[in-house]
Amino acid sequence: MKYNLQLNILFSSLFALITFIKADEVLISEEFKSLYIKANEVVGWNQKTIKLCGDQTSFQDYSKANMFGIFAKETPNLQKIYQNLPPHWSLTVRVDVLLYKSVDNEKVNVVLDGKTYKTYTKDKYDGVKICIANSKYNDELYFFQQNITHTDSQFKLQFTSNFDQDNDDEGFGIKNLSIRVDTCHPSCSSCSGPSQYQCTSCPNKGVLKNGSCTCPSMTIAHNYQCLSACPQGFEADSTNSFCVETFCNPAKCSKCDSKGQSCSQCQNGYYLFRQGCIQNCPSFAPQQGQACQDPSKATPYSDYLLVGLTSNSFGESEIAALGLQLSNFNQATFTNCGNVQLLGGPFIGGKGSQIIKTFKNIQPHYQIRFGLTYYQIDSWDNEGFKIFVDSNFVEEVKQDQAGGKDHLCGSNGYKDNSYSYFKSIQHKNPTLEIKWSATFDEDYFNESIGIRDLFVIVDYCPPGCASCDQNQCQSCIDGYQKQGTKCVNSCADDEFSLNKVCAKCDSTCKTCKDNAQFCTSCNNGRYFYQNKCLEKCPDNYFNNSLNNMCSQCSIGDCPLCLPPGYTSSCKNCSGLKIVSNKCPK
Ligand SMILES: *[C@@H]1O[C@H](CO)[C@@H](O)[C@H](O)[C@H]1NC(C)=O
Ligand SMILES: *[C@@H]1O[C@H](CO)[C@@H](O)[C@H](O)[C@H]1NC(C)=O
Ligand SMILES: *[C@@H]1O[C@H](CO)[C@@H](O)[C@H](O)[C@H]1NC(C)=O
Ligand SMILES: *[C@@H]1O[C@H](CO)[C@@H](O)[C@H](O)[C@H]1NC(C)=O
Ligand SMILES: *[C@@H]1O[C@H](CO)[C@@H](O)[C@H](O)[C@H]1NC(C)=O
Ligand SMILES: *[C@@H]1O[C@H](CO)[C@@H](O)[C@H](O)[C@H]1NC(C)=O
Ligand SMILES: [Ca+2]
Ligand SMILES: [Ca+2]
Repeated sequence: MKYNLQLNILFSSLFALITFIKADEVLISEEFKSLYIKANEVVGWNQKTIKLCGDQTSFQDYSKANMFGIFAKETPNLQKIYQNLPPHWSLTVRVDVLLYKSVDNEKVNVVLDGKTYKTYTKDKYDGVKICIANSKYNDELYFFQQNITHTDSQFKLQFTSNFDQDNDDEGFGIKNLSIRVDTCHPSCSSCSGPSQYQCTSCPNKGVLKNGSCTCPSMTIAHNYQCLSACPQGFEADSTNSFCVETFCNPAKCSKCDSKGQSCSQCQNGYYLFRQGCIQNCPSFAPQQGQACQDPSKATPYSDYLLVGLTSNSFGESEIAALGLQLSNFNQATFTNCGNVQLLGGPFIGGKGSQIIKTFKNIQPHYQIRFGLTYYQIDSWDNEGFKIFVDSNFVEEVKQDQAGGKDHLCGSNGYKDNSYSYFKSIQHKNPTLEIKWSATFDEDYFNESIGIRDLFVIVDYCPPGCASCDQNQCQSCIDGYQKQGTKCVNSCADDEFSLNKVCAKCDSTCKTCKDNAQFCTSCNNGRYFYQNKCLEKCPDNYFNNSLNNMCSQCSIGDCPLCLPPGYTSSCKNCSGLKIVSNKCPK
């Protein structure tokens, strides 16, 4: 059993930005994904049957390929117990179930921990030829997906059935089985949800109070234990109660910035993306050297509103955490295509499928850039999907069968391909709705679509702007004034602010207030007097070039004086005779 414990750096760094629950979705097990399942892949099951489905048909997974099964009369109960699950609160099972040949209303129940969640049945002529091209009977393929509330460290998966013939005639088989759990916060040892406030029990000697666990003093929670210190690469959170991974984890980062706020160079095998190091660059941020080329860096005030579906193990919880509203997907919402994980995917995303994502309260911005990778699966004939933004049609994305390159998945009859889609649009509304709507006219088994590597980037206005376009601010938020193309905290020295716009003071002023002529200080060569900047000061004042002010002559009867304005510098003693530059006493 493998725990694919991945601390998803995309999520953790986005966490502050967007208000969704962090998806700590852990892949517990993936089984029976290969075309030819080998005996040693069957581990922990009470049965070992592997059977060739049949001959050449148009179903790539089943044509001349085998499956786990066929289980019939001899196997009324197929089961496996998964053990040692990490602390979790929810569990999802996803599996493809094939009802084989002459099933005539017998039933296959999918039973999770003793409770039946789905019953599959068909009559012998129902379905299509999935296994044997020239059989009298048909097969039917179902896609089981179910999340359940689950906290136990073990989980029993069962398939019960009531066939009355043996497995040459009828029965069921399974492929593409995966099990995921949503893990508890690492400070809990059991929980009712993902946060640190939803613990229901605590690790060794920790104390539970109001849903939170506190480790004994001098210890700190990490990975469901109380440790004496955080391991290398982790540090205490702000409440000093659990360890969080830093961007400078030396297992991933080889050169860290001085404050530990971001990594500047990653270890071999890791690539710099945003502040941290990841193992695979998402397709929209292609790898170059040891970094991913981050499209959000194209402008100084850009950021991601959404990044997701970039791993090869995401499931229902990540889709839910991204807040995607899905409609018209066939039975399940995710699968894979040639070992690439997809939302939708072969036989699952297709005719009528729709994805809607809405954002609220987006700060002032002028542009949205979004994209995804989409898989053209099977017989697309000039169709694909339409994009709507805020209910307005943006464009239709089409591909044709002729564009198929390889047999990736789905039907053998048609080649498939994958493409990157990218769009940028001018956008200013604080709310945003993006809708992807499939345009196929045939059903899921004829043509289907899957997507991954989904992102939405917002190009924000510079700080202080309330609205802007690519080149300039158009209006400012409260407390800011517009200065040319920008919004500033305060206007420049030689400007005054009127209706939140900075304007130049009269050229004689050094500074002014409320209007251009109302000076508050003067340039050299001009002297401040009653909010004007004069070339020559009035009587009883002298032009003081120390502070560019008209300063009062220090004696009242001296209408003209020289700097510094003392009695000794008087030039006119109200008609009296000046004696050696002084007024007579
Ligand atoms: C219990 O925890 C919740 C958060 O989960 C908090 O809102 C509440 O104030 C806490 N109550 C007490 C008594 O600490
Ligand atoms: C499980 O699925 C239901 C809908 O079927 C959904 O409301 C719920 O949020 C899901 N739980 C998780 C953990 O994804
Ligand atoms: C089953 O898994 C294989 C291998 O990843 C993939 O190519 C195929 O599309 C999957 N089948 C379905 C129905 O999802
Ligand atoms: C789906 O494909 C099959 C085989 O190519 C074809 O016979 C059938 O008409 C198609 N279904 C639709 C709805 O076009
Ligand atoms: C300032 O005052 C002095 C003395 O009266 C005078 O010589 C000078 O020209 C004045 N300067 C200006 C710019 O008015
Ligand atoms: C001196 O002051 C008197 C009256 O205050 C004025 O009439 C006279 O013209 C002044 N003389 C000079 C040189 O400014
Ligand atoms: Ca195909
Ligand atoms: Ca079509």
